[in-house]
Amino acid sequence: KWKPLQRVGIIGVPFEKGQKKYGVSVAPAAMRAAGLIEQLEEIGDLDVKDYGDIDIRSCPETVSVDNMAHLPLVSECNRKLSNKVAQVLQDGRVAVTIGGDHSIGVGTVDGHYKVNEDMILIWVDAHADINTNKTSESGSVHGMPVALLVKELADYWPYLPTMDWQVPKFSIKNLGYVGLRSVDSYERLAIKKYEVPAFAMEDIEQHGIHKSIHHILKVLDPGMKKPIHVSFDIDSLDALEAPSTGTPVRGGLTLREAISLMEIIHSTGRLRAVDLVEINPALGNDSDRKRTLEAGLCVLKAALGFSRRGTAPRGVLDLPVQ
Ligand code: 6HN
Ligand code: MN
Ligand code: MN
Repeated sequence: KWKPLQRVGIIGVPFEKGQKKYGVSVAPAAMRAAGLIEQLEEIGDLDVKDYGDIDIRSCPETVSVDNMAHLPLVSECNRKLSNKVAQVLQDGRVAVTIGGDHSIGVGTVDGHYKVNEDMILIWVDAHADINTNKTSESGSVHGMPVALLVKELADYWPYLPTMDWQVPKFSIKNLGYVGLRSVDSYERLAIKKYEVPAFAMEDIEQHGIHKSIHHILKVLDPGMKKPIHVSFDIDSLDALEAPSTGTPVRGGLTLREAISLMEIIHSTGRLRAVDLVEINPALGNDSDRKRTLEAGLCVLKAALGFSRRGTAPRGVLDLPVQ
């Protein structure tokens, strides 16, 4: 029995104004140069279309919001990205978005929600990214996307000029976390208040990655029928596995755990969108950069059906004879 062909759409987002370091905007080009499209095609059964990069033109920053750097730029990028993600999904493809910093999660999830209102969101990250401009210690929007997206936190924001296009409708009840180990105090409060299923590293240590992700999927979607969005921050991986990232934290996921996680999500057949963010090829040396890009490729390949067991040729029952 042949698997149906899976259709995939790649979107690059060379955006880095959601944080302070140079280089995370180079990741889409670096991932393509590392063989992203070819390696996905090699999985087999995949029809990969590259939709190119979101046009990141610097618009004049006419407004400024307290403790929220470059909001007009973040907003403009995400508005375009949201439309592009919706288009890719409407084309019947899994939306694979390569960031960029994690502020672009606003656009990917907003775009996905427009097409699949019943979507669930798995945020794989060392950080919870659920600060508001009141609770953030950095003022960087890449620490705020989840708080911008969920309707339950809408009243904790001031009016945000330029963000009128984004009305938070996604419910925090459809969110789960994996990989947490650097959570700010008010972020922790929000996770507790709304009882978000959040598997921090000690929980993964205790239960293993399989039980952890199965538990989250069961809590968010007991009927096992909802579309899944995975927003994968490369800093969820241990800093030894993915050193080229802006806010690395020691003691993270092994690459094997991340691959297992993605294999399990793939096996549901319900993955509709995956983001890969925060790879910064400008940080570290050549070997750091190579290791980080390779880790990103392994994670995406697992999400899209690559099997470590190997895959026999389609429709062939025996080895070739001489
Ligand atoms: N990321 N919680 C910190 C902050 O600045 O709000 C770190 C955020 C990191 C964001 O890695 O996507
Ligand atoms: Mn993040
Ligand atoms: Mn992070």
